[in-house]
Amino acid sequence: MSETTRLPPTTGSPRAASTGPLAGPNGGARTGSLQADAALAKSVHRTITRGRDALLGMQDPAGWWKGELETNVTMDSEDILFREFLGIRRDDETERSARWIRSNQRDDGSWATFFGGPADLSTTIEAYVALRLAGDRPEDEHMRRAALVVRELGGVENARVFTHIWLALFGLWPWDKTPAIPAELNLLPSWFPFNPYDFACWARQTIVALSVVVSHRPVRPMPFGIEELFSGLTVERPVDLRSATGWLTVLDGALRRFERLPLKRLRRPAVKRALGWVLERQEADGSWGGIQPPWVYSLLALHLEGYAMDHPSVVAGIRGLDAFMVEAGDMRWLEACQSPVWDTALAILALAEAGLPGDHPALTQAGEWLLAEEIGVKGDWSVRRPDVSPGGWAFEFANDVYPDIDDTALVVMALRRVTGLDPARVHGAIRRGVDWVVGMRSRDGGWGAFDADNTRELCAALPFFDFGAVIDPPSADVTGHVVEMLAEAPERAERPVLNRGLQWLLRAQEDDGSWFGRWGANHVYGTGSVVPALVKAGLGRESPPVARALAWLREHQNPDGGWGEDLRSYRDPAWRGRGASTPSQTGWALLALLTAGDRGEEAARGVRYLVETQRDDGTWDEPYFTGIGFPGDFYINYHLYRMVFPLWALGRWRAEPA
Ligand code: R04
Repeated sequence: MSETTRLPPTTGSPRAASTGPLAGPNGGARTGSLQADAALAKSVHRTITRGRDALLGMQDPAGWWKGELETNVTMDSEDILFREFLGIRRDDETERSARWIRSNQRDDGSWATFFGGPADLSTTIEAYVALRLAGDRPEDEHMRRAALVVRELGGVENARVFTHIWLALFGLWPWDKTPAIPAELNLLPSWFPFNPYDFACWARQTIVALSVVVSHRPVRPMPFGIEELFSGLTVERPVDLRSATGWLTVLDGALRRFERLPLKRLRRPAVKRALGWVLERQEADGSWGGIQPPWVYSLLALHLEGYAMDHPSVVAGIRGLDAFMVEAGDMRWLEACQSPVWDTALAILALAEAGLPGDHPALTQAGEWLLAEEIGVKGDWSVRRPDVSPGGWAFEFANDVYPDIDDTALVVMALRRVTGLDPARVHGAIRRGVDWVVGMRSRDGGWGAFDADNTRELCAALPFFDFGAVIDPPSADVTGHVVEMLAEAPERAERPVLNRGLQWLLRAQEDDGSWFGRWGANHVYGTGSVVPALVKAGLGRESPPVARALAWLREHQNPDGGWGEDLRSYRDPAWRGRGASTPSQTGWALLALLTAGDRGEEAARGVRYLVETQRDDGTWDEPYFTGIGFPGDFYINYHLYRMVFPLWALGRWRAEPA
């Protein structure tokens, strides 16, 4: 039997669930009356049809889907500063970005990093400085309020390191008060602690480029000062020599003194090595890793090393950034990253579950596009896994150096549902994808997002890293997707890998029965990713891990029938599983319940929530951010999530009549 026919695309119902004890208290009667059941079935049908048509209407003629990837105004503030630094800032573009920044200001004068979020010090400082460049005056009401919040939150003195670096580039902060990033790190072999491959790929690309930038300690003039943003409060953190952070802070002090010494014989070769490393990693769209931070820091590095504005790498880099700009009305804003592969895989999975035949032209085209996106070359991942053959997918249009395991797992599952293409081609791509993912497992049996065994926790103790995740260890959500992918069509050779992944997931279950969400918010996402994997791997609804997870989900349903989990859950456990209902999070919870065959009153109420909140045009609203860049620090609103997850969940509900 071929991979593509092993799992019927539109039913997708795991044997474990359909043979489970469905006649139990949750299994049979859903709503208590046959008429109500029939009425609900009818409205689910209508909701699916409208949602399906809306999603089909969003497909690009080239076959892919791409929802906007919304983050926060640091993207736009840094874009204005970046163009100022390079001397390419245009007044008309600045004003369009500034309008966007102003339109996002909160009533208290601050900026947040996500919808409904609290004032964020660093984001507010960056926005303030960018608006000053756009011509806004310190005495303007909105600027006075912004400066006041900045001082109240601790002032420039307490901003994150990245903000200090942006300010230092313009003489608004002393380079001496930024942590050292010695370019000599780039000379360390890949077995030595703190070599670049110890860091997660997104941090690696950022540090290598920044090590070039800070080696220049450049200062460009700024036509204004920012005295009004200082609080006068510097917190000298006591150095605790019993902790790794303490030791590394002492080391950082020593390195900073080293920065001032003239005897840096290794510095030039180290910077040259770093620049070569950067140049080798520019992608076809001009980006680095398809994400804003390494992209702009790499361009700054090239510029400072003397690459002219008409150098092909610089031209491609800036042209690519321009293409990540969303232009709408009299505003523009920058996407931090683009998600076409991820969104296309999700759209296929949702549409197939919603009853679209596997050979529907939309799926055929999408499948064809995905086949062309397979990455056939080795990337940074091969440093840790030199013997593994290429065969993965990245998240973006162009990111050959960094395919990721999460995307590859979902693309493999999506391709299995596409039946209108040459089966041999599809099967070959699936085979290479599965092999790559299997090869990328970490020693502990789980999967990180981009690398294997990227687990050196000491990296996070470096003073440089006061923002974001620094390593890429296995997570429950990615491991859940991989185990689900392996369990759908397990070959004999993959059974042991599958079983170890399963064991990893069982060990990672929280005491309350849920799983942590690394790339989606939060325990609803983790649990929504893991439960389908456990069930497809053969655990029944009554097995303790699944039963506890389902109970946790049922207990955290909102009175309106939906599920929601506030981003504050990443800092405060009291928010775990709690928050305003959203379509995507409701979809995740329902997918877990329904895949496990739990079609009780809670599931029916969740389904009704989705039916009732759909708009007339077949879409859903989702102002809340339910995607994660870095827990606690960086959040994403994936605009296609509001479409794909409700549709997928409703499709699964309908696929299996009571
Ligand atoms: C939804 C999960 C899919 N999967 C692949 C993840 C792809 C996106 O990953 C990233 C997106 C990012 N953005 N910005 C950053 C970033 C990192 C990612 C970022 C990078 C460095 C710094 C600040 C932000 F890994 Br510093 C949009 C798992």
